[in-house]
Amino acid sequence: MDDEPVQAEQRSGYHVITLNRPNRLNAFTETMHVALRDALATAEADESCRALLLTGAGRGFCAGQDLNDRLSKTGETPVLGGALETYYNPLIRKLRGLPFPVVAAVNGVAAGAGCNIALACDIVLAARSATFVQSFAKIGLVPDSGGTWILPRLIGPARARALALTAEPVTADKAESWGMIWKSIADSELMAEAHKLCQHFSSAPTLGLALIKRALDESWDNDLDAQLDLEREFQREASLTSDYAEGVRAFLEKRAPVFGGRKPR
Ligand code: T3D
Repeated sequence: MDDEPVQAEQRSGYHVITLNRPNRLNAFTETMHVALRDALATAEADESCRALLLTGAGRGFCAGQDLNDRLSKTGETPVLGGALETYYNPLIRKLRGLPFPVVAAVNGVAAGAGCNIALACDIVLAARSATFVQSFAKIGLVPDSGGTWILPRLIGPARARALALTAEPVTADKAESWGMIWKSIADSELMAEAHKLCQHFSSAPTLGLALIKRALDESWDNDLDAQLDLEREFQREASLTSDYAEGVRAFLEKRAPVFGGRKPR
């Protein structure tokens, strides 16, 4: 089952990473974490990569930590913290910090850390049959992988608190109506839509999009004054890219722009 816990594929202009332990709903082992980390590093190092599609094999997106690794033969459970420090926290930081859009195609249940990994992506598309579960409370744990930070920011404190405390599943349609994800899509159309979005990003002004990601993330810690200063700086940086010059020229010449993406001027 674990020959290839993560599958990575290079498409024209973007990479596709598929979590691949379908018999365990793609729950994380250390081997899978390492494979995912390597696949993300490969995508980041590839200058032609201008978007990332993250999805799961089989009927689930990801069921979080593989709990088989959390019970010893003598029936004991470990003291936790190490795996967050070594794997989950760096993973969330990496997903948020990648210099191109990350699209999650949530093909089925996303539970525990699997739910929060999906929500850490820039754009979340979900199959209509998918559900999102903060399952931590069911086993006496606390939402991790950024869940306590991102969930209240996406859906507000009342809903975040209730979901975290009850571990009630949220359907894709409800997740969309609450603003937790971008879109709920017919199951049969999910992957086509996700690829279409990544194809769109593969010819977008990538350096500008990376600045947009950073500006939105940094806004959480800023007051309006500080954010206005940040926008001035980021706009200055964006204006130095050849994509900005191309965008203006193409508009005035009434033609489609041809953006170079990650190439600096
Ligand atoms: O270091 C640390 O440990 C801290 C980090 C923690 C991060 C976390 O993610 S903690 C939370 C861990 N995840 C969970 O608690 C979720 C456990 N899974 C479930 O609650 C349910 O499986 C789902 C709600 C996700 C889906 O339910 P359902 O009915 O659709 O499927 P199922 O029958 O429960 O699961 C299918 C198979 O996957 C089943 O195996 P089997 O019986 O067919 O051999 C099940 O045991 C396996 N599976 C699902 N989730 C996990 C898992 N096996 C190991 N670990 C899992 N997390």
